[in-house]
Amino acid sequence: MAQDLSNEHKPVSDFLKYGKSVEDSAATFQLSDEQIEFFHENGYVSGMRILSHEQIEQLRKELSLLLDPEHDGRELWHEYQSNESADPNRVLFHALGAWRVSPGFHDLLWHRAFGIPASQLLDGSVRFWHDQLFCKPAEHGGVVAWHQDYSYWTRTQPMAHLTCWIGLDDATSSNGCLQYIPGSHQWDLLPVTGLAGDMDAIQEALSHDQWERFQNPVAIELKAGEASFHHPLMVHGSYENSTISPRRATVINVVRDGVRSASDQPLLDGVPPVPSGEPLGGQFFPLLHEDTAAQYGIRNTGERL
Ligand SMILES: O=C(O)CCC(=O)C(=O)O
Repeated sequence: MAQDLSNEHKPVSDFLKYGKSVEDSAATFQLSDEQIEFFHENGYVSGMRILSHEQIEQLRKELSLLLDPEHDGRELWHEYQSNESADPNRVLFHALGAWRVSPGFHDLLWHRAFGIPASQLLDGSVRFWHDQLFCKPAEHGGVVAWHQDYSYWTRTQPMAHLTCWIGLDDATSSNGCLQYIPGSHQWDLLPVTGLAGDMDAIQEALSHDQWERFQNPVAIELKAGEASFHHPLMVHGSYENSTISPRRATVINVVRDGVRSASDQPLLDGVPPVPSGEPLGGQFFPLLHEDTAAQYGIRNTGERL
């Protein structure tokens, strides 16, 4: 039986030593005021480097093992779909729980290059919610249909959540990079209309004016190892990968410390329930980054998510 790394709330390997984060000052990773303002206005901010070349290679190596459905530790996933879509010609690998299985994906959660900007955008301490892997094989029609993340997360409240998408390959319009509808984070919560089927299924839940905005999505082209952060109501999705190489990504979903369970059912498969009204915490929801600026009243708190 593989070791469940969710018992460890600190790095378990040398993964972080292969990046710049260990010695560098917090300022190296901080977002500028302009970037934070951009996030609040548009619902996203992108282009921050998180991973070094060595770290990308390490995660790619670990991922190649995880893609084999028979790998050691397979019982630890909250969700594991070799193909999230119902169509074998439109493969989307999607899984939640890599941090429990694989040391690089585990240690990545404690990377300050992620934790510091996350804390700035959440305006507080950063607590883990869950991770995700999204992989599109080469020359495949798999898509991630337009959606808001919080449509899937209403069992946790209040809405003080944040997503960080990190590419393990260069992400381009041709290989199905993330696409955003800027400003859609100001819209109301939309219903779940499916993740891997019809790209445009969300249209049925939109007004004419909202649907017009889909004429001008923003393609988030990034180098491998760079990240994009987005708001829990930001409408996003991604088209198929028409290139001869895979498009792989890891995603970290977090909440501001203090977010509570709103359900007496397990929040994730295989996890004991957190009673409704209790804050997230314990083995499966560790604190990743403490916001010392807010603690000492140093930072202007500004607009909150
Ligand atoms: O990787 C993708 O194409 C989609 C990712 C996504 O939906 C997310 O990060 O919330």
